[in-house]
Amino acid sequence: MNSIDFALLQKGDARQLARAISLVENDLPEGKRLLTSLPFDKHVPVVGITGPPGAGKSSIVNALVHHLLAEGKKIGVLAIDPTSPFNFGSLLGDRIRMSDHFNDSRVYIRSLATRGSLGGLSARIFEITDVMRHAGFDLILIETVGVGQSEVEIAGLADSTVVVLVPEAGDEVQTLKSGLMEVADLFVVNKSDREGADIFVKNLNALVHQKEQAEWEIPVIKTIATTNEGIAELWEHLEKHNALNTGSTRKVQLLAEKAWQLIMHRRMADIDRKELVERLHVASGQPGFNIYDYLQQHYYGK
Ligand SMILES: Nc1nc2c(ncn2[C@@H]2O[C@H](COP(=O)(O)OP(=O)(O)O)[C@@H](O)[C@H]2O)c(=O)[nH]1
Ligand SMILES: [Mg+2]
Repeated sequence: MNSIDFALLQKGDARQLARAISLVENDLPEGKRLLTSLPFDKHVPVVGITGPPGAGKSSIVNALVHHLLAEGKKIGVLAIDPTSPFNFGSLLGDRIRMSDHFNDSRVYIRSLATRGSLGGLSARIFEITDVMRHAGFDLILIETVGVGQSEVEIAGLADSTVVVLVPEAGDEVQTLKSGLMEVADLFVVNKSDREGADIFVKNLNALVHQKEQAEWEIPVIKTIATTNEGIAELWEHLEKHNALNTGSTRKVQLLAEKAWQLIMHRRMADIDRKELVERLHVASGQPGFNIYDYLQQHYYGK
């Protein structure tokens, strides 16, 4: 009953895809079998869209989807929201805003709330993305909220990473610099209908140019997602970047990044941070407590 009709999945059958994702999401044996039998012979680009809450990531995804549908493309969208209760509303907001695509068979949209036990992206997200790579899409778009370390993680998940900022971020750009610079393949200054956009673009460009860039110069693109302004330009740059990704050096780097994360997640799979805190709370109150002895007894030996 659970088995996947792979030929149907590859043709883009939404029911097969939903079933395949749920097998993988629940870490079922059939899901593992599916993952180990996927033929990675075709490159399906995965574009990550990250940035702070409210920057306009969903609006950009929405606008890109419109743009690409007009080009006759089939698009898979993954929206990843942290499980933080503070973000519950935004998930619903995304659903409503994207709802005009929900019944279009050329677009598949899936929201995931999974966070891994490590506090970062869960291994499931990598796996689901790979399933989606085999479901007949021309492109996969992944929206993640870029706060803390998640921008860095998306680097191993997406082939191209778009960092979305707004003009108001101008003052903070020096502090944003290190983490975002590491991960951005493209910068988007969205909400450029607002004051300060041009100055911000100029400053961001200056920052970008400080970085040594051999084969790819990070573009800074101005958009107004709500009116589709700059979206065609964004896509042009993404296509150029994607052409680079088929080069073997970068491809192997991305693969290694992904493998690192997958291994880490598997090895840490049985370790729950909250449980660790609770156990240590009790254990550390015992006379003669020793952290090394404790870990040796309860964690290392396994
Ligand atoms: N003025 C203006 N508002 C925008 C623009 N893009 C998005 N918004 C609005 O900003 C809010 C947050 O957008 P959303 O796409 O949900 O941001 P996300 O949290 O990054 O996904 C929404 O009310 C959008 O309508 C833009 O270019 N200009
Ligand atoms: Mg959003």
